[in-house]
Amino acid sequence: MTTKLMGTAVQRVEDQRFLRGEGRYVDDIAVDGRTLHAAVLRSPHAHARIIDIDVDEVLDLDGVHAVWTYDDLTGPMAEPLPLLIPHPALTHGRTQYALARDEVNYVGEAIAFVVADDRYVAEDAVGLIKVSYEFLKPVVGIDNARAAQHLVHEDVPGNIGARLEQNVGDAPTAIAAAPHRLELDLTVERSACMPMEGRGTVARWDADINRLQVWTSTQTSTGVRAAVAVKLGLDLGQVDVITPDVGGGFGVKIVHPWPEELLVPLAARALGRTVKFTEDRREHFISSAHERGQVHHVEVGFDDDGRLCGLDVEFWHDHGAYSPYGLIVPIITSTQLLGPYKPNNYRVVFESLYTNTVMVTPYRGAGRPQGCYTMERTMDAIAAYLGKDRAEVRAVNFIQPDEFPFDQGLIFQDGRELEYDSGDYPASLEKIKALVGWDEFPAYQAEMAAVGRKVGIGLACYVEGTGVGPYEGAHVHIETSGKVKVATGLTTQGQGHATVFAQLVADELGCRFEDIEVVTGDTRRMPYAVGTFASRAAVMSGSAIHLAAKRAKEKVLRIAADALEADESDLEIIAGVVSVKGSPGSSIDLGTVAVLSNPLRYAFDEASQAATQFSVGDPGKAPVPEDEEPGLEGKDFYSPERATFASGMHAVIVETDPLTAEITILKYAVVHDCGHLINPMIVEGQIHGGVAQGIGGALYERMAYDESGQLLNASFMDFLMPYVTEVPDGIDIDHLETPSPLNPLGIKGAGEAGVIPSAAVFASAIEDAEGFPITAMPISPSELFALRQQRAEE
Ligand code: MCN
Repeated sequence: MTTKLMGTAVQRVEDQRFLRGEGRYVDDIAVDGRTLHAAVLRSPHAHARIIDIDVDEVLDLDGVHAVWTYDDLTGPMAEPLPLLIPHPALTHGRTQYALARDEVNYVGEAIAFVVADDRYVAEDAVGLIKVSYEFLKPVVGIDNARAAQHLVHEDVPGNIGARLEQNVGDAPTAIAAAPHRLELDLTVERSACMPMEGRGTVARWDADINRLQVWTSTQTSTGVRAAVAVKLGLDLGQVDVITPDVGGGFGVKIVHPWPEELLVPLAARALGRTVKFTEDRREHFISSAHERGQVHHVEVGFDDDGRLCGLDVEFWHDHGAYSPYGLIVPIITSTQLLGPYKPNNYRVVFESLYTNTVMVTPYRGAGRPQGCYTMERTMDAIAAYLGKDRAEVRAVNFIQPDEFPFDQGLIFQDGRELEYDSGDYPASLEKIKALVGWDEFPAYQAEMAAVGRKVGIGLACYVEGTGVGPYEGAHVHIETSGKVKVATGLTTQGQGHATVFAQLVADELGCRFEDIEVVTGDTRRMPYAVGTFASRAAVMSGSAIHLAAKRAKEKVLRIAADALEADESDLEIIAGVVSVKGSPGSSIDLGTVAVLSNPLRYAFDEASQAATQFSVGDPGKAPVPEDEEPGLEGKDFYSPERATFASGMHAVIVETDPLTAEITILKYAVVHDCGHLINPMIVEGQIHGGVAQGIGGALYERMAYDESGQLLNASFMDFLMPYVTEVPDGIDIDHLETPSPLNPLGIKGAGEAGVIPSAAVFASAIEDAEGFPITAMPISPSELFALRQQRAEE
């Protein structure tokens, strides 16, 4: 009897190492004692033309080895960085150069790259570079971008990078004919991922074998590898990218390549020395990436029950200065905004606008938090208008369990129709209502009001397309020691992949969990991979690992059947031992099977059934069984038809202080459906982390740009993140498991779920406590206080 590990809360194998401080991050990499250090000169201006750069004094400084500006770049390095996700609607896509050519478009844009003996000298050298600028008017914020009095890029009229419209049915006509109509204006401000570890890269050029090794803190090691190879004119086979431990990514490290990820290898090759760059926190604020900033206008028509007749959403997306990720964020907003509801008629149109601020790339949730906020605010507005229960209004609009697969009629980034694969939204609603005490809340609210306390309850529902393709692969290799080495090419930033992937291999192969070692993000071990984003690791690498383990198992059984002179179908593998069912004496361990599969092998002693002494195999005898390749391994790839749709509902009870407007969380509840769970403890950890991040986005975090494009809160002194004191002690979580029919394990993704409905659910609860509409997030106590005063004056 074996116990399946899938669905079990196995303790994370990686945590001992992290808790003991034995994590190994890029900045810990010391390839040799002669490492050089890099620093970057960044633009202090949001918008300016570069007239001249004078680096003369830099080269005189003791300890400086080299300095690069745009004029020193040649070949592909002198071309703009790649536009990673093009889209036909992105008529004016723009990406930056590794080093600014003749114009800077945001504070923080890289202008010069200095390499010196240590970071102190490199920073001093940066301070000696003299740049003369001609100042241009900066465009900051969506309103200014739309007004287009000034342009970010001279050749982009109206600052509009793209305009995209989609129609399902005829929303304007349906809204005009609907019994009731409402309009809403809804804003979400900019925020950012803020991983504990910033960006960092180390590179070493090995002249003896013409090979480059790059260690980088990324979510996409194969993407960095391809970019480095192309930009430096190398073959892919000459570049290894190794991703050691990563201290969080949350989207910002999907970008490949960052300028520094190219400049460090360039310098390493040019100088023949190991070169390292580790950004500091201010650099992370002003030169990595942000997200969220969007303004939405909604028109909705509905019937007496609150059923949607038509929904018309127009929104403006602040893209920052460049668009390397194309339209992926606004496309996700526009296509997944509908969540679990049938809109019947839907029109959505967005404009993606350039501003002189840090560029936007996907941040955990990637456009969905804004979409969910827009849809859920609309649901609450309908309920308030009709005087109906907010949960009831949602329920009448749900896609029903027997309607899957459900096609919303929308086209996604890849040009294909977006189809929800499975779900049970009515069941989720019942669960969340029970978990948060929805039906009992009005009595509690009245009780509190009687003693002068304001409490409110909020609800928000969402779906998330997870596990997107195109593919992911895995390699499972059984060593002659019996240990099992598993490699998959996507990277890990803290999601517990070493644990969950080992669970899947142990289940499929029948080996011991403790004997499995998982490697991620190392192109030497798995050169073909896409990356970790879009909550795809469980679905994509999980499925590939399951398939690869299956292949390895098939080979184990073939070789073991030969050795044991038994039929494959009579064999079973338990705890790393293959035996004939019902005859445990007739068995062979996995290590010995590996020996048998290795032409350069240990001699196999038939009597003791053990590997004894090393030999090169018997002369005249085939080294491995006929029709078998040497080695005991399985490799496979998984490529899904389309994304699988996870879903969930969050509810929160808040109290707002009648005097100070301080917002306190009294209860937070989550119902989540990510199909079959591999490890419920890890999924709940992901939800806890996501909720904490969502609380930040809803109540604290924003990017405070002034009108000249300076980010005023570019430090943790000024940028508010929730601490443990702001996150509720307990988050009540309940799961629903509607399996996905799209992959062999019935899994859906879970990594972003916690963050998606946060702004929506807090707006809903604060509105319920206060009794007036909340239309801009995040909301601080001072803003809530101001809103109260405004209402009192009206
Ligand atoms: N899981 C599971 N059962 C399921 C689904 C998932 O046990 N049915 C487990 C997975 O095996 C994995 C974890 O839950 O260990 C998250 O799985 P998945 O949804 O596949 O997400 P990814 O592993 O692809 O991680 C990416 C996702 C995203 S998009 C962001 S952003 C994010 C996130 O995960 N960034 C993170 N969680 C993060 N967690 C940490 N600590 N750091 C980040 O940077």
